[in-house]
Amino acid sequence: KGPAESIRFPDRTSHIGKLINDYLLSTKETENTSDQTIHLLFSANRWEAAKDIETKLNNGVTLVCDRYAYSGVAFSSAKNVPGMDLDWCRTCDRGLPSPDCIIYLDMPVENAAQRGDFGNERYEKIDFQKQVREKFMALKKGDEDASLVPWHTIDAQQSIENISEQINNIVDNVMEAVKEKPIRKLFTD
Ligand code: 2DT
Ligand code: MG
Repeated sequence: KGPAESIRFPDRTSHIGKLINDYLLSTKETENTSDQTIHLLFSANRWEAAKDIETKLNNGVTLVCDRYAYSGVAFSSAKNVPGMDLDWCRTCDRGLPSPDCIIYLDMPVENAAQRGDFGNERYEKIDFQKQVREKFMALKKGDEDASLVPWHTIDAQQSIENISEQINNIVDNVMEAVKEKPIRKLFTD
């Protein structure tokens, strides 16, 4: 199947990523950071990696990415800030290399909250997480209706073995389907 690598966003190791990390930890320096500002920083954190991502894909590396632009859109739009609707939130990510599929690991927010460390970071509040989940569902439906990026929802309360088997099957099919296809650009169709 060729080489594969895992990446994740936010990448907290870059300069921009450190600002994002401070924001998520609610440090004093970030107490006046606006919702628009942090949204754009999350996007910039992807743009600073975009060339690298394209190079790797063009060299035949399969990338598995933990969160990407859809997290940016879902989390920021879930804040319900006037003017920051789905379209506004998508704009700055338009043109990034697109994923070939999205695998959404789903579970009730209450159960997710029982897992390690929940509550330490800014967005880890049950009510907000429920809003975010609604946004993800809306994004998924939008992509399905317009035949954009294919989504797969997996019940994340199953065993790790079951989950990884399902993911493997999905990935096999997607890799076959996109084998000779060019890299698509996000949010441009
Ligand atoms: P992790 O817990 O996965 O490190 O994410 N987030 C993430 C955004 O609000 N916008 C984004 O663009 C991305 C990629 C989701 C840290 C938190 O950051 C949120 C949870
Ligand atoms: Mg987290």
